[in-house]
Amino acid sequence: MATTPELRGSEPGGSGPGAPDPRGAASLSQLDLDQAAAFGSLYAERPPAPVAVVIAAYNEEATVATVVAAVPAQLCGLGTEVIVVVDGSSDKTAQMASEAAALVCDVPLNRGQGAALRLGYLLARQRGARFVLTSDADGQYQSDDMERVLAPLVNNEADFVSGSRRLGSTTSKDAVRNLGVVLFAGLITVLVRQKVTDPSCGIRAMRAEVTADVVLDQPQYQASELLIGTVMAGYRYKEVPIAMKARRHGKTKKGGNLLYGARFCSVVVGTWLRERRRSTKTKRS
Ligand SMILES: Nc1nc2c(ncn2[C@@H]2O[C@H](COP(=O)(O)OP(=O)(O)OP(=O)(O)O)[C@@H](O)[C@H]2O)c(=O)[nH]1
Ligand SMILES: [Mg+2]
Repeated sequence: MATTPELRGSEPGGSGPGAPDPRGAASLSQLDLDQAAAFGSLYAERPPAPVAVVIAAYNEEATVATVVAAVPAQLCGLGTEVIVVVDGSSDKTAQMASEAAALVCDVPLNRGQGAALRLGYLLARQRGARFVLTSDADGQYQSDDMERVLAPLVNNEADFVSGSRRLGSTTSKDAVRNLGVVLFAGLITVLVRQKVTDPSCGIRAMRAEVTADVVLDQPQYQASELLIGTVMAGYRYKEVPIAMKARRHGKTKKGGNLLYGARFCSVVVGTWLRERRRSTKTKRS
């Protein structure tokens, strides 16, 4: 098996606060490393692009091709490529994404959106991407917003940028979900002392090395772990307005509002406690 940058223990260009430290590697399994090696060989002939648009997709055959095809060939003057990580889908998600010219990693086992994105970040770094942008395969986010999300990184105003439906708009009429966004945004704002208005927005962009530096353990409810870990590690955070649509095809993979809320809350609190412990330890040593 090819040795990945993770196995070597450092990455070219890593430059967050402090020395390059691929902490994200701790959560990568042998399956991830094997998949990354196979993906590397499969797409060795495809020229890489500085912007990797990483999309986790699970049973999204109705929408994934449209989402992939809508990604502009260039964002902020930089070339893009789309990496779709599918895992254990029982429909034609992988085939549809591939026919739409995405680079597809089709993992045989279903492990959740967090695990899929973590692998997607590794694949993007392995191909030398400078920036990673994420979006969802269900068509809730618009390719028109991608340039706005990427621009603060390219202009070196931020290291991590999240879209915000509250600064922009949403067509969702789900009052419980919309209230949850407000409440969790308030909680995270207080915990990390950084104004956050939308902690579960799926359209985000970051410098590629951020994805290797922040601890990412969550298999499914990954959004707040990435956000809290990034802000608490001292990276510059920015939000930009985006337009979000309610899901129109397929089913949510996150469960009903109660389960989603409970899991989200436990990830927020768990990540915050973990990062506090880590920063206390770092200060002591
Ligand atoms: N590869 C992979 N992708 C997943 C998995 N679970 C969810 N996803 C993808 O992650 C993205 C977000 O999942 P959604 O179910 O839409 O979650 P959400 O947008 O937070 O919630 P909704 O507003 O209810 O759609 C979609 O592109 C899903 O296909 C998974 O287990 N594996
Ligand atoms: Mg969705």
